[in-house]
Amino acid sequence: MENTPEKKSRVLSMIQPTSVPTLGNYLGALKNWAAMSSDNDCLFAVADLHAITVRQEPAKLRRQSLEMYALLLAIGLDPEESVIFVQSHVPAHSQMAWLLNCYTQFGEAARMTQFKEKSLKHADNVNVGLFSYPTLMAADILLYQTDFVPVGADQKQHLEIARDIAERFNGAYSPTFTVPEPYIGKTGARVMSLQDPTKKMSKSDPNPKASVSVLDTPDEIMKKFKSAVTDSEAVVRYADGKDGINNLMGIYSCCTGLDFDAIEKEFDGKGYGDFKKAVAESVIAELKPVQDRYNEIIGDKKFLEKCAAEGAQKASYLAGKTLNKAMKKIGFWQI
Ligand code: ATP
Ligand code: LTN
Repeated sequence: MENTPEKKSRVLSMIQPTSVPTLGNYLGALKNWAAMSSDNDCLFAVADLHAITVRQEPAKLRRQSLEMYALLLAIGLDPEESVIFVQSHVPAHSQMAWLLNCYTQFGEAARMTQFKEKSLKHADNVNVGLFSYPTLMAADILLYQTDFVPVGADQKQHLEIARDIAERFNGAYSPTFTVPEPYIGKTGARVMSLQDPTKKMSKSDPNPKASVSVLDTPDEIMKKFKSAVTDSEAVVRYADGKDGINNLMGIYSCCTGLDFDAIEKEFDGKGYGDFKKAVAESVIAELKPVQDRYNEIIGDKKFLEKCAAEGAQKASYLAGKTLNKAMKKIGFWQI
């Protein structure tokens, strides 16, 4: 009897081209994408439509979108194995987002913490796109019948609203969308700022010492970890109130695979100076292959354009099927 291969799970995630990704983006999201890519049926994309919810300089947005696309290849994603594309190259995302806006309540969108935080931060530009950010994200996910969405912990609320929208639509008509599950790693889900470890590390933090970018040089990485905020106990252990050390232990654990007990043993009797140096070295080693591959491909614009065009074509085919199905259910006149 012939073996029927098990159906692979569909995995999708995206990242905004707002700046070079931080170590937080890498450990919280990108590293998991690469790890999941060989065993699942994956799509990964540059979320450029989401990026314009905050004002962007045109030339910079264009350059950063290309750079982010190159970085996705540099972290080990293979365009032969996964569909890797840019959101605005697939018009179905904008079309589906409009449909889903009409199946989302004002009150639900108004509860999103990211909307509240970004409205405070960009008080001069609280646009409707910022408000409907989660319906575009739901469109990204639901268009591909996604089972799992690997993201950092800060995106959990957006995943919940995507699930609610899917269930509401399925309930109003008949099963149309797969209801997605978030995939949040145990360690690295929330990497904190090196200068204020009570705040998440963010690529838009104005203090350059607060975050490590995946393209920082070994020297810059070492300097940033050496000046990381810790505490005065001088013991490497994971405990409440030791936010700085807990954060460094989380980073070290992600880069070395060691658990917290093993890390405490390794640094028993040693000071924070030794620990910080070891954390920086583990990060430098972790990022080196990514940086090498990035430097190899970033100058080859033709290759990157060809990959992005192929990715867009494959994504459009899949997205078109779901968009069509949803439009039929709603009752649009199809010709
Ligand atoms: P910005 O600072 O521009 O708002 P961001 O750094 O939050 O951006 P996004 O593009 O919004 O980055 O997120 C990309 C991915 O990285 C998401 O899956 C998000 O959950 C994850 N992520 C972002 N910051 C962190 C962090 N500090 N720790 C772990 N994961 C993170
Ligand atoms: N909002 C996400 C980026 C994003 C995304 C998605 C993540 C846009 N569309 C779809 C997962 C699935 C963020 O990380 N800020």
